[in-house]
Amino acid sequence: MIRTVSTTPYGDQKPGTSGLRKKVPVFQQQNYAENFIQSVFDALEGFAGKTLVVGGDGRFYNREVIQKVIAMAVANGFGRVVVGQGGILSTPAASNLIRKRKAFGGLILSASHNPGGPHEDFGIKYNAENGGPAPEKLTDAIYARSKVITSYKIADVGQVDLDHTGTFEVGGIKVEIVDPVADYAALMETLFDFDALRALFKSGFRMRFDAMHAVTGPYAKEILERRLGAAEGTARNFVPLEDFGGHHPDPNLVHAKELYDEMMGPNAPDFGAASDGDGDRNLIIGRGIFVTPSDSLAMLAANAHLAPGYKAGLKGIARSMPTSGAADRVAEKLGIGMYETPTGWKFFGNLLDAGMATICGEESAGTGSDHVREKDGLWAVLLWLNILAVRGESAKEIAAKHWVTYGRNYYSRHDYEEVETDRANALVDALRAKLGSLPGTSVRGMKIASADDFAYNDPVDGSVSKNQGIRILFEGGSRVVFRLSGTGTSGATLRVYIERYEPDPARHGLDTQAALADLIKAAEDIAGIRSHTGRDKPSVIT
Ligand code: G16
Repeated sequence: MIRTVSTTPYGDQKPGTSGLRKKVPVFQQQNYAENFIQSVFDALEGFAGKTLVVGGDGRFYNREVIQKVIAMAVANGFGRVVVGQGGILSTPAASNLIRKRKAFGGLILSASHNPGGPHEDFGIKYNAENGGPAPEKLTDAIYARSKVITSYKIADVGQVDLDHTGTFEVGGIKVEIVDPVADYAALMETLFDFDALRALFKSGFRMRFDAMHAVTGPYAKEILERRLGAAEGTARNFVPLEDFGGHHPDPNLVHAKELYDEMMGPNAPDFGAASDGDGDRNLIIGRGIFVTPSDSLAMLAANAHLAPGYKAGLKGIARSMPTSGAADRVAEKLGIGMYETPTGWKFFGNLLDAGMATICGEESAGTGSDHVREKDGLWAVLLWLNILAVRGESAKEIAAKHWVTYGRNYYSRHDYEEVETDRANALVDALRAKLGSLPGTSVRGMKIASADDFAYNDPVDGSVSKNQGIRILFEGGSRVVFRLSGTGTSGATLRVYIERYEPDPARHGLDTQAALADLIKAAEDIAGIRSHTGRDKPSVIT
């Protein structure tokens, strides 16, 4: 039986950088999830009889919302729902499934790297038929709808068994429960030289992969250990838990510190990596070297042709604006296009669909290619492994040679988390107000060449996205960027991105924070971070 249930709108369902993210108790309010799901369906057209893919990162509340999505998909007229077994699908695996099944779209339940549990974070995002995050036009329409919604449709179908694979009749449509790993692993086999990787592990190559008790555990076990023969125990924390074992499943130097310490210690494995809550981010640490996400993008792009899936070369590279310019130098050398987009994977979709870019990446630990339309943590790890296998060198050697060829972009991000929203906005407003007066002035002996609020003109659809981050560019190529995060769930997070280009190989071995010290002070001088936020140091430095 299909019911139409009356509801009242919530005013706070505006999707952020990647879908709607809120605390679990917010999602548990009456009709909160239903309102948002219905608003998504109402903003779409033409899905009658078509397929919807559903899955999530296994965090607390995942199963409950999957049941709601199935019941509402039945009531709203979808013809088939494809669900990851146990409600599990990594974000890149969901993207792949949408594309492979020619689905109308998919709902991915995740708050990514944010912590999980009854009082932590939850999220819902919609991905379109290309497998990529809903573009801004659609997220705006979803938000507009959520503000005026008066009812939603739901079918009384009872609890669907999510734990057994197979196709079942539910409320007159087909619900198919699929192995979350199989199609994704098959895709990886088409891109990388699995024989070479098996030989690498057979030769004694040791690796550590930290799944952080999040969604990539089953994927890493299957691909690294079962298919590639890496030693048992290569994947650590591989059982997805509803609260990620009480940790932030955020693969950075703070939250993956255990891995970092192991990789820097004596007897370190040859290669270390980690992924996040929903499997789209990656952390790369070679023995004795952390590779920044910006550098990783550049190094992967420079060597991608060594993997079978990319042997024809790259069409172009894209990076988000705050990501360092390291990849730009690779694009220049390869003679291919380089695109600078706002933060948010959704901005890469058009470039990938149009065949203008093959590899994309962001400073926020995301790298991916045109094989799906999301960033992909394990993909980045496998591409690194393929490159290591072919070159027969360590990550540290590859990085050092890369910097000799292209120069080194010293890079760091300083985050000030859970700042009062008004104070964070005041900082940004004050910065905006003085942008016009900054060029030509000097701070700490460094001359400001230009200053602006980044705006993006999409070369494919002509859309314009304004106010995407404040850039202060110094003569010589150094820069400081200020931006407020769009993924937090309490207060505001101020991100300060700091970058300095160093062409001289004799100066490539400096400590990153020391190499950036002047710029860090200049950022404080320009923005008054301490007085605005009341903080005397960042909460996280990556
Ligand atoms: C999301 C987006 C990324 C973005 C990141 C950080 O990642 O998909 O494109 O770079 O957020 O965004 P912000 O700086 O606004 O917090 P994820 O892994 O959280 O889905």
